Amino acid sequence: MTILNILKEPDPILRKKSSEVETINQETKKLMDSMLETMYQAPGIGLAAPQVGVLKKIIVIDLAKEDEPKKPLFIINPKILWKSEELNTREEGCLSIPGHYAEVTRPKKCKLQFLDYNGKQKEIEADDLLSTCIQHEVDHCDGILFIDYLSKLKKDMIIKKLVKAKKEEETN
Ligand code: GNR
Ligand code: NI
Repeated sequence: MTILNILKEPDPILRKKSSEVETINQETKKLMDSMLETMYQAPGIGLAAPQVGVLKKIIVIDLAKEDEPKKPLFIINPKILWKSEELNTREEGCLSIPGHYAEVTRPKKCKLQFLDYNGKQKEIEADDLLSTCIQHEVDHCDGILFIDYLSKLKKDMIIKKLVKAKKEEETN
């Protein structure tokens, strides 16, 4: 397995739309395994393929706490079938927006249709953190980041700081 490089905003790749996976082969599984390892190492609770530079609709999620057994969720070609009217506000972070956190309001529940690791079609109804995480990751597959939901002022301030951080990295 391989630890993949996580792209940081601003990176034009993060703003592109991902394509559906046509066939789930060894390459797809290898990518999902590496994404999971990269997410655990980061650490994060979710990771979408565009974050590692692959513009495909592939997501990994694991909400298990450190002292709990791992509970990886592999999601291919996600389709949100339903979102609740009831909303939920929670603080979000993103591995592509390191060091910045902000409250985001989203539908509290959602119903997701997807293919699992073995290509089997599944459907789940998610609530609370899982629902937030699914919506955050599906957004990545559409080129959307959580800062897009903030005021222009807050968003611009975060992007400005990320640009500055990137420039400082270059001079190292
Ligand atoms: O690790 C992550 N934590 C998190 C917290 C609140 C809402 C969403 C997330 S997802 C994030 C990892 C990430 O950037 N996934 O794309
Ligand atoms: Ni993210």
